[in-house]
Amino acid sequence: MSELIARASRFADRTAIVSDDRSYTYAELDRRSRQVATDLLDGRADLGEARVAFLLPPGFAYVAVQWGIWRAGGVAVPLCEKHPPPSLQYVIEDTDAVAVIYASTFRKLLEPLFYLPDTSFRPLRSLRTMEGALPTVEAGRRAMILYTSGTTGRPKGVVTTHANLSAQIRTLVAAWQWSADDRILNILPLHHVHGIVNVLCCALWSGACCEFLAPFDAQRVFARFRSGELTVFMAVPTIYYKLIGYYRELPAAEQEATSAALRDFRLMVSGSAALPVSTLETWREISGHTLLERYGMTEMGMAVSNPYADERRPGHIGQPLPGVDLRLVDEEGETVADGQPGEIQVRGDNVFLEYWDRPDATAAAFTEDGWFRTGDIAALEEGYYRILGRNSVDIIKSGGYKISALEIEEVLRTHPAIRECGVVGLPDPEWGEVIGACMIVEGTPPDPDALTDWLRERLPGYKLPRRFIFRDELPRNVMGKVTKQELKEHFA
Ligand code: MCA
Ligand code: AMP
Repeated sequence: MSELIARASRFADRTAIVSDDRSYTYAELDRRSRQVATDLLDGRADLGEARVAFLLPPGFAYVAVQWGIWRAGGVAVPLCEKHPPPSLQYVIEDTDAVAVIYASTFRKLLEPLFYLPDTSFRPLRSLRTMEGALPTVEAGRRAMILYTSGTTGRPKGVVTTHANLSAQIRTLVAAWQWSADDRILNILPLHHVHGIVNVLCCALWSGACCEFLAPFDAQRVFARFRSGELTVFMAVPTIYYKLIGYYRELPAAEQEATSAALRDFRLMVSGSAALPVSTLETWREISGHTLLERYGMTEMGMAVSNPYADERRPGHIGQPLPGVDLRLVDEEGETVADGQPGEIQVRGDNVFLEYWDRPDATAAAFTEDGWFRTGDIAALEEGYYRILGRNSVDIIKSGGYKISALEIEEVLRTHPAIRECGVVGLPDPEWGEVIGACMIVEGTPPDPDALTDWLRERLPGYKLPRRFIFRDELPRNVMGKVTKQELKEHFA
């Protein structure tokens, strides 16, 4: 991201980040990230794409370390504090991370992994403050690995290059008219594209200010809304749903003050999952804003967006962003006619390089002529694309997180009492989908609370099933495959 970092010098004295109750300028970010890079290099000329993982709360240190890794020629691997040790270990080992930089608040969480032989665990405070020469990092080199769930069980590492990230940022900055006068509140997790690229990187590319607030807390978000200082907000539909619920509980005078403050925003965006039209309409009543809905994926950043200045059509994702080639194809790979459903396939500088260490999965993700297969089904209706569904029933979207039913099934099958299971996503107005698990067990079914506690040690909270049912058998087709659509009906 040398392009992003080089731009920082233009904005030297402007505020880049607000976190930990203070402001940090672009000059401070530049200096601290140079120090981090120098420390990581430790006398070497270039990290040569070594993977460096980090577990830091959203804020100045997170960004300084991310930039420091990039400036030293390393690959940034952000970890998530909501992950239990086995999930963190999976990412650290899968990427062969040479180091994990962590904040002291996460020491306890990581301690069970300190024995890992090939990784050095470094507290943030151990990073030194000297500055030295830094390498030139070409745009085509690997920059970041983010983990995403797919249809193959364990999550895969999505590798993006510096050039991919620049392309993803550049198109959004132009399409959504970012400027140095913007100030955005970042409440999203920083191990996914939405929080990292759309919010953080776009703000810093533009010389704007990115203010962090974590964990998500509707009351604190509304207090910041009412400050009159923010101009842009982005979130997943679940967050808008939660904010609406909170707003409805406010006394009338506070509602009025909040609505007045919201009207002064320049832009409010929703994405990562389908925005229910009812949420869009209610938020419009509250804020005066028609949420700008856009569509993206870890593998490609944002691909389609409703217009900034023109009609934002409820229930639709808009048109391809500049620089993004998009086509809809049927199962034979033929382009479909307008109005017909087809898989979204995408090409462009925004599209990722590879799945880390999985050449077969990478090859399978692209057509022979180089289009990335998203697995999402859409139709073009009067000039606007509309998402109709996904071609795999095993991908679940809950709270904006992408979750693999197969990954949860694999974990459930390791439970001593569970013989077989099937996991599905069930429609839910708040979460988009909630996870349901149907199990065949030996003897007495385990207590759902005890089962949840058992799962919590093995999976992040957002991947936990919220509904459990027990059956003597699972519905199957003639091939013996569990029929998930039928299974969903068992939860009715
Ligand atoms: C948490 N809870 C849930 C779920 N998650 N219940 C059902 N389904 C879930 N998925 C319950 C917990 O059990 C708990 O209940 C209560 O909600 C609070 O849990 P907590 O973890 O504290 O939740 P939260 O902090 O309120 O988080 C909700 C959230 C979060 C803020 C919506 O899920 C979030 O940040 N989502 C954003 C994910 C994101 O950024 N995705 C972008 C991926 P109890 O107290 O009873 O136990 S990138 C992407 O998708 C592409 C690129 C794109 O297009 O953007
Ligand atoms: P992730 O792998 O977490 O990056 O999630 C990407 C997936 O989120 C896409 O493949 C879509 O299925 C879904 N998604 C993102 N934005 C939208 C949207 N506006 N409407 C419907 N689905 C979306």
